[in-house]
Amino acid sequence: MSSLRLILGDQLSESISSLNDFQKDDWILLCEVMEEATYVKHHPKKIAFLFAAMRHFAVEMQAKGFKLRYVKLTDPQNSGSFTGEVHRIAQELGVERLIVTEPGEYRVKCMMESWQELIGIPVEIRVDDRFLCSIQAFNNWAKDKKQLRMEYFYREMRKKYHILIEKNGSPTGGKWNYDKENRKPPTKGLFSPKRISHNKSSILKEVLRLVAEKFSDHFGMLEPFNYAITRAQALIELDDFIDRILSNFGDYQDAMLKGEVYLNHSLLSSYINVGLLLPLEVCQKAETAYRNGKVSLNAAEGFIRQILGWREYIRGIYWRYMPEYEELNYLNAKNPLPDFYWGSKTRMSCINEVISHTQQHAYSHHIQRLMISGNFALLAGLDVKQVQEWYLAVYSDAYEWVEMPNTLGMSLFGDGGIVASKPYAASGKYIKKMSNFCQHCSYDPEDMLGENACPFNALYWDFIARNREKLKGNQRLFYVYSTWEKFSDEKQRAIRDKAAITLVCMNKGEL
Ligand code: FAD
Ligand code: DLZ
Ligand code: SF4
Repeated sequence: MSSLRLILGDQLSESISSLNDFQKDDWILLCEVMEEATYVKHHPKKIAFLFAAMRHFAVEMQAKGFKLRYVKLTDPQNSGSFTGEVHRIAQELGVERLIVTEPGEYRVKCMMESWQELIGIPVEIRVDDRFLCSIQAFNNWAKDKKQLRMEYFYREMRKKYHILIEKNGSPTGGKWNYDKENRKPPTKGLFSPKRISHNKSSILKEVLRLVAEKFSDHFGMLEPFNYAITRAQALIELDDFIDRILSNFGDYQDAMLKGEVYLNHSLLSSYINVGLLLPLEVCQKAETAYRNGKVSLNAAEGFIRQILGWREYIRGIYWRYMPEYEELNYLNAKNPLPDFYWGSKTRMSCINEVISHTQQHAYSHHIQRLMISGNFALLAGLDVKQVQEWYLAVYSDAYEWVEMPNTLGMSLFGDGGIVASKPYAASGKYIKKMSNFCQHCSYDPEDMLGENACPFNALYWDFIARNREKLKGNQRLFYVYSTWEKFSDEKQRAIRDKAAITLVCMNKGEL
């Protein structure tokens, strides 16, 4: 019985479950489709990265003897959607069944579930075992728990995969988590290593021309393009990160500096998310670097926690709560996304910095996503759907399974506390402490009410005040609410007036 085995753009792993038991009469299908490139207007770098990685993957698999159909975006018969292409190619090849690995988005899962009836052949949807915790295993872990805290999930994962675990079962170094050592503010001369730039293959050059022609109206710069697009290149970046950069990852994970896009972050998310790298091999290499005395325990543990802990946990949350999850808006945030998210200038230097990183690189690091663009959206009550759509479009590592719980849950507290135990809300003081952005800003981070007061300050307290009913019971906000309540009525009113004016300015494009 011949099978068609569909590989999606974020399934570029030779070990993917849909390719298990491949037979000589079987076919692999990869297709570039307009629907995927435009259901949100993805950053041109993200589209180029995916198309180039897909084309290289296809060439590599063909060289290994797999029979393969590759549909390019511009192929005249390309129907423009996964459904259209699977239907067309399955009929053309006369295959008797379709095999797929479960996708990263609920939207695509619904499509897949419709194919059997539509195409008239059996469709087998296999578990994506590149993830280290299956959806079922996550649900088993979650089912009896009142609160799904990442930390406890992470400990189970450490034990399951025996990562940073001693022979007697205890965590290496005696502690599970060294997070407290990972929050140092930036210091002068903070190490910002030069990053690898790969030679451009002819495949990449052709893709860059295609994307320039077809997607020039999407937000973001296509060039310079430095992403790895093959597994071999991604492995070079992984090894380079482990050898040169990981040792500084832990200490300054939360630091932010003007003009420094990457600092000591790994830039590996895009590669892991499409399958060029596998999460387990990344964690094991980090552990080996620690065991060989190349990096400290807090660096290795801090990095491994992000992948073995956060990444798997976030995926578990997505599939546990979808499709209801995407409709949540716990804080009723509905203000329209201001133009500065799309590159219009604002006087807020921190926002300009993050948006320009995003525009140029389809990347900004975690704390910038969370504590600058995300924090502003939270404080200003920006519409949760618009904010999510923005994050899904602009980052090269964004797929809904990982983008949505991070944005709606962690950043916007839109799920009411499933992901985060309290909102990640902060005033200008935090940004001043963790970055040098305020030194380059025309606003004053110390001022709350004056003409040049940092917008984050009044918005922060307004956020606290307007969400009082929903947040006051949160023990972690006890101190915050007691501070607010100690402010005089006059001061409270002045802050709230200032916040209202700030939002008016934001809507007029004058912030
Ligand atoms: P590093 O800082 O070097 O971290 C190492 C690895 O850990 C990452 O490569 C990634 O695989 C993993 N990781 C770290 N934090 C998370 C997390 N919270 N969730 C999942 N994996 C994590 N990550 C995405 O991969 N795609 C997204 O669409 C995405 N959207 C986000 C939206 C918001 C609002 C926030 C706050 C975070 C988002 N993240 C997302 C998580 C995180 O910001 C990125 O994984 C990270 O910035 C990628 O850069 P890096 O590879 O240099 O990561
Ligand atoms: C993001 C994306 C884009 C831009 N284009 C394609 C494509 O043309 N073909 C493809 O197979 N995948 C693409 N992707 C990734 C898919 O959107 C992703 O596989 C699904 O959202 C499931 O996670
Ligand atoms: Fe951002 Fe406020 Fe600092 Fe300006 S002063 S950079 S707006 S935190």
